[in-house]
Amino acid sequence: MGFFSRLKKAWQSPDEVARQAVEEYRREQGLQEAEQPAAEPEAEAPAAPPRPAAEPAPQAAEAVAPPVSDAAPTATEDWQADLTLALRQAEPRLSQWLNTIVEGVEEKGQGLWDRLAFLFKALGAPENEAKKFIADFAAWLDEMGYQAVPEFKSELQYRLALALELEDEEDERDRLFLKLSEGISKTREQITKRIDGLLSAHSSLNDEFWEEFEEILIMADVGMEAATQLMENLKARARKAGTDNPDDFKDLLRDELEDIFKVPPRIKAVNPPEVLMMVGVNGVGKTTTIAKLAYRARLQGRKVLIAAGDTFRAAAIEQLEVWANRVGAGFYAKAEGSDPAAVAFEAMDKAVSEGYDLLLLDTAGRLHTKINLMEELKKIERVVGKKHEGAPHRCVLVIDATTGQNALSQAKLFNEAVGVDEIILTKLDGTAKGGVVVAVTLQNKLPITFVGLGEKMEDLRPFNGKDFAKALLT
Ligand SMILES: Nc1nc2c(ncn2[C@@H]2O[C@H](COP(=O)(O)OP(=O)(O)OP(=O)(O)O)[C@@H](O)[C@H]2O)c(=O)[nH]1
Ligand SMILES: [Mg+2]
Repeated sequence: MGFFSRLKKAWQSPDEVARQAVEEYRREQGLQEAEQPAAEPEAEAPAAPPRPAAEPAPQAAEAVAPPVSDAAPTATEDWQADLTLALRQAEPRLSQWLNTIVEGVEEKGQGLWDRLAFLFKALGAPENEAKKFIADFAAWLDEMGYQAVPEFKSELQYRLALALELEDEEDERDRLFLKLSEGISKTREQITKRIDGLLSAHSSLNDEFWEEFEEILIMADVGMEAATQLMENLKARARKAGTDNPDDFKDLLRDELEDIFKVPPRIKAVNPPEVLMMVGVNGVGKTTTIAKLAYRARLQGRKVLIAAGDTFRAAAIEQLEVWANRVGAGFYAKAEGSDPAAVAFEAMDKAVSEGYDLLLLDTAGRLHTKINLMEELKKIERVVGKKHEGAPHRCVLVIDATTGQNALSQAKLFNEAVGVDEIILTKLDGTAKGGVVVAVTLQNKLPITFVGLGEKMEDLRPFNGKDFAKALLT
């Protein structure tokens, strides 16, 4: 049972069962035994939940009572009492609770901040953290020029999920799965519709079937080599399972895709600050992806520095500075045309001396000078490594999924030159040829860590092969 479900139990029925549910959760999370029941029978209020793992919260078991008095309720008490009741009746899901919180609220402002503060209080979050969350969010809305709730609700849920460590909760997973499904809908249309047609036209997995399947793979940009390998693996799988029934085909394919994507991440020991260098040809989405990663890291409470290693255009430096300000990250740049390695070196210095947790290095997809881009990137690697042991810890190649088979040669080129640790595949939302993700993984045996599903901050999603396979074939 997830955090919210347990919380809900305690919230809804402040009795022995609820108390036990909370205790059970606390034990599992390694938290101290509560000193008093999580919810007192007479308390009409929501019981404060245990905090998510890793945050011992001695106050967790205190009941958080909205002000209830014998006197006639004031307007303030009215909304708090109404909200408590509505939250009790809502499903134990972050999305439902957020709906309840924003119900009747049309735009940002004190009314919304009060309601959010109330939710945090009920969740047992420390007051200073709650205040900071709200202040950061309000500042971000100002920066973005958002006013009306529908403009920022999804963003708010994303922030809440990260701040409360609920990203793995069933509810968040469902929502993100939906986003992934929507994001790859064009590819799914292309692949799944055709596979369905193929399956209904054949009564066994015969040669003709495989030939037509290969065509589908090529159309979806899986590529010749990867398609051949995929088919061989699938045939072996079918043999092993003793089936040539088309009804079993999708399960075989799903399992095979899951296996393909099971590339272990490259874990390197990291001595802070962690340094991530972003590489890729121009226009693939390096700069926006840096902003998105910085945003995630900020929401996770990390201190982030962004360095403008792309000195090719003044506009690129400005673009990055705007992003850094928006997401609340530090920023380091030099003038247009400066030596990118010098920018990286000085930013590294700043990151170490000012105690940053994460340094994100943007790089150019092309250069002013005749110097080879790969040589320039190697130089950046060398200088940051000299300044800070083990840096860059992650060399991330950004690939634009809409570029199709070109992606393969880019991956090969960059990997040979600078040693890529992971791949981020952007713009999956804009292509019917997302099959390239299979080819890239098969060819390079590199993990895909994130995929870009749109231009908004929350559209950068951690890549999960299992979910991807499921979203593709459902
Ligand atoms: N639809 C969609 N657009 C994206 C995604 N990622 C980036 N973009 C867009 O792609 C365009 C190029 O992004 P940049 O981040 O500037 O690319 P870059 O690699 O830094 O480009 P250079 O600095 O010119 O080398 C921008 O308009 C982004 O908004 C994505 O996942 N989906
Ligand atoms: Mg850029």
